[in-house]
Amino acid sequence: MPRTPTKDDKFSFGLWTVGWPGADPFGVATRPVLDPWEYSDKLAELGAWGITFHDNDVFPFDADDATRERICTQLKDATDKAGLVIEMVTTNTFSHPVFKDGGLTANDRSVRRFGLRKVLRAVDLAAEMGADTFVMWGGREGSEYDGSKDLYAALERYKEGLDTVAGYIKSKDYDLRIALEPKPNEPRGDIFLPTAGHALALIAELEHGDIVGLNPETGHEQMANLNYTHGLAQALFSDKLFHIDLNGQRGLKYDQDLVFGHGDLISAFFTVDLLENGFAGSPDAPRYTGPKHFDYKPSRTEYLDGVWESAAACMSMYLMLAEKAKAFRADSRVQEAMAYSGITELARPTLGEGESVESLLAADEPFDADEAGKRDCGFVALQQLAMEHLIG
Ligand code: GLT
Ligand code: MN
Ligand code: MN
Repeated sequence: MPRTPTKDDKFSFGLWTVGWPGADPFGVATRPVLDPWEYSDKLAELGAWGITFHDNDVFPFDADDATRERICTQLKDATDKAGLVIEMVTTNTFSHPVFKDGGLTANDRSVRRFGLRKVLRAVDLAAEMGADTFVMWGGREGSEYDGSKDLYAALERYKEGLDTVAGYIKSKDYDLRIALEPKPNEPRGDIFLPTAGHALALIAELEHGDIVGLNPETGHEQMANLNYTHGLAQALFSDKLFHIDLNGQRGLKYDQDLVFGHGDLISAFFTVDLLENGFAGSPDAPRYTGPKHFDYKPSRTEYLDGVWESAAACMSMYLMLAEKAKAFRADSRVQEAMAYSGITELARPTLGEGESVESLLAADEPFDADEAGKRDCGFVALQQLAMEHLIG
C-alpha cells in the first residue's frame, strides 16, 4: 500500500481534470458538474497540496465583473480554508467559437486583440489568487490546412502575444512566470509549438523570454512519439522547466489524459526517477522543485466515486514510483551496473581542461577503434535491474 499523500508532496490538480463531466465528440456528459470549491475540498481531503484552473473553469465566459469577483472570492476563501495553494492560473482561449482559429494567432486581428485582453485579465487574476505560474496552452493556435495561414506571421504574432503578456507581468511587478505547454495536435490538425523543443526555440526569440519557460505534458510529448523524460531533461538543461503536467498515454492516438502511470509505465518510472533523484552523473544540474501537477481526465466510464479514485490513483502512482526509483538508485547492484555502463563518465568533459582543438587533433593517444567497438555497454542489464525494482 502506498502511503497517503501529504502537502509536502506538492501534488496539484487542474479543476478541469476532476471537473470534466465526460462529454466527448461522440457523447454527452456522464457525470454532473459540481461547484469549483466542491472539487477543491475533495482534493484537499485526498491529500493534494494545490489546485489550478482556467478563468472559465470558475466563472462563465460572459460573466460580468460582479459575478466573476463573487465566484473567485468564494473559491479563494474555500481553498484558504482547506489549506490549498492556488499554484497556477491560466486562460481558456480554446472553447468559445470566437477562438476557433486561435487566440493569439487568429487571422482575424480583432479576435487577437480580444484574446490578448482575455489573457491579460487572467494574468491579473493569477496574481490576485497568489499563483506563481501562468500556463499558456495554445490548443487552437494552429491550422488544419497549410494554405490557411501565413506561418511566418503566425509565429510573429505568437511572439508578439507572449512578449506582450510577459512585458505586462513585469510592468505590474507580479511574481509570475509563464509556462508554455506544447502539444502536437488536437484540437487543431497541427498546433504551433508542437513539442518542447519548438517551444524552447520560440522562447529564445522573445524579448522577455527570461520569465517564459515550459509546462511539458506527458501525453503531449508521447503523442508526437517523443520521450517525455528527454523533454523534461532538455527543459532542465535550458533552465526552463517551470511546471509539469503529468498523465498517461498509450501510444500514438488521441490525447488520452489517463491517470499518471496508466500509460507507458516504464517511461513514468524514469520520469519520476529524474524528478526525484536528478541526473545520475550530474549532481549540480538544475532540478525540478515545482508542483507535481496532474492534468488527466477521469475516464468517461466513471461516476463521482471513480473521479476521486482516479485522482487518488495519480498521487499514489507517483508515490509508488518515487519509492521504487529511490530503491533503484540506492541498490549497490545498480550502482555497479551504472559504473560498468560508464554513466557517470558522460559527465566528464571530452576535452581536457584548457585543452585546445589543436592538441586534441595532435593527440597521440593509444586507441583501438575495433576494440572499443566491442565494448559491452551493459545497458540491458541495467534496464533489467530497473524492471526488477519496478515490478519485482
Ligand atoms: C486542456 C488541455 C491541457 C492543458 C490545459 C491548460 S487545458 O485541458 O488538454 O493539456 O494543460 O490550458
Ligand atoms: Mn492532454
Ligand atoms: Mn496539460
